[in-house]
Amino acid sequence: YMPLSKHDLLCELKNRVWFKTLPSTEGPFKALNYSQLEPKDTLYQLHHDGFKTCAAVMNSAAILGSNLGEEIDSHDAVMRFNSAPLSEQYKADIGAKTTLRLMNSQLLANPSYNFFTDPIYRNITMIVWDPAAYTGDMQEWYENPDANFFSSYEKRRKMFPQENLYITDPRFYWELWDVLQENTEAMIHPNPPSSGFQGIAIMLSLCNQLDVYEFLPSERISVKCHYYEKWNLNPACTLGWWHDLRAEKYFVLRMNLGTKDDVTKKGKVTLDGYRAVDC
Ligand code: NCC
Repeated sequence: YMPLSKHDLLCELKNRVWFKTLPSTEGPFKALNYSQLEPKDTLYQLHHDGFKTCAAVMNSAAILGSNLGEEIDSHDAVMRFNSAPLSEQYKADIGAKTTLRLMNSQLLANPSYNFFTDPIYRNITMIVWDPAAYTGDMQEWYENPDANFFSSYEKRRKMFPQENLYITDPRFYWELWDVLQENTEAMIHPNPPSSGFQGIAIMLSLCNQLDVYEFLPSERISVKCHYYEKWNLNPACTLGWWHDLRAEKYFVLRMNLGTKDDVTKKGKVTLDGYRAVDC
């Protein structure tokens, strides 16, 4: 086992891991005429010029008290995750800008997230993913997704046909998982990577440079799970359980171009995007 250099790790990702939306010409999606339903531009057509500077902001409670809001908003594009709220009370720490939001399928399947009414889910690019089997049969997945989100997706697409809402092709995150496993000495859980790690890979493919906030925990590390939930205390949120967050975080740290001080003080890691490297 020979660990790859920063450049070679990034090139592994660049050569193998690109976001893919649902294959509308395959399996059930063909029969259901998803090519009519899906946004007319792919993610890469929509953002064809890419972004110079990007930020990905994790949902970690450790971001509270960081005062990073302005720094985060100064990036050309900002990615946020799941139900991460943007109220005035958090603005100083997390900022207010959102360009893309990556969500797991629970956000669409479970009405308690108010996907259809909450303004945090409007006027941005959105991507939703659902855990599918590694050896994925699309028909089987459509009939039996981890969370029942396909009907919400179909409803939403008909309500807002101009909106850019994509479903991830499971092959995207399994390709990412393969690269993570091949570059981790131990065996990792055979579960899809976390939303955070998937989002980092998507932003690397769109941006020249990516700053990731509170994925690598700062000195504000806490047993509190999310910055927006007081009583959710669970160290697994930061260290991982179902998702192998420790493997993901160590992988990202190995690509860090920023300083140690940025990690401890800001929980910040700086990565070159695919556009910045020749492989
Ligand atoms: O918690 P979650 O993740 O929404 O967080 C988004 C990403 O931020 C990183 N994170 C979060 C908290 C923390 N203390 N440290 C972190 O590093 C992780 O990279 C994480 O991916 C998910 O990945 O989709 C997840 O979603 C939640 C939950 O479904 C959503 O928040 C919606 O409520 C999952 N929790 C449960 O299912 C109970 C979580 O396991 C993974």
